Amino acid sequence: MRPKLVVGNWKMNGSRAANASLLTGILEGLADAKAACAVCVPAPYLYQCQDLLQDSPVAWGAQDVSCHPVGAYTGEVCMSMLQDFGCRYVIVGHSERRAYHGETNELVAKKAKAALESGLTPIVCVGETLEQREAGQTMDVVNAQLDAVLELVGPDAVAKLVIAYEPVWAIGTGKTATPAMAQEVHAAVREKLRACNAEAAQTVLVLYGGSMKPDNAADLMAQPDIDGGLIGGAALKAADFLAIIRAAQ
Ligand code: 3PY
Repeated sequence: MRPKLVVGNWKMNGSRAANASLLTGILEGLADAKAACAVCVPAPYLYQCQDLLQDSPVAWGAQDVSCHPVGAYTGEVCMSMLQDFGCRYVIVGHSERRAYHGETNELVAKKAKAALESGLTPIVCVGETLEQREAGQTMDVVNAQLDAVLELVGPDAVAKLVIAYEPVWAIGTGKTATPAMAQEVHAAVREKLRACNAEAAQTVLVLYGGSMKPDNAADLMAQPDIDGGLIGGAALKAADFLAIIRAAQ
């Protein structure tokens, strides 16, 4: 039995005041929670997470990172900076980065590898667009996204990955994959991981993302291959985020 993990992806939301109230609300309501949880916040607020969350059960991380270690890359944030602020996780390859910033499978793989080399856990996002799903290409797309990462990091690193299946058509649209649709892809993702490292595939967490909310979280996370969630909008309200964490029993 794998432990459950619920991660908030705040995207480009927050302010010092709003974050303080959200994080305090989460900490106050966590007492009876069984699932592990984390928040991935905009880079300027990592210091605030370190300040408010250290010594708490809530881990934190970033939403993106450069694959380069240091240097002339204006606007970028590198791994050692995330380490400086105590990050445990970094999301790589979110569909919004792939769509709006042209991130390729190869670049996402480099970021995942750089994260692993720095001791951070990459949360590798994969998922198909509506057009791709309707064309029957879901697993071709997801497998190509996974292949790029697995080939670069190698079988020994599989156990250190977290994968998030996020169908692009369910992100920010309010549409969610049904538990059965999500489970089908999650099982195929685990099969793919198994082909790379059979033992690690048993323990790797595969999260579902894409409009997971308090009212659908329990059904999604009851599926055998869904090990938690990567939560968008519902992670911005303490009550909703806590309800999802509680649904992950
Ligand atoms: C969403 O739920 O909208 C997400 O993109 C989570 O990463």
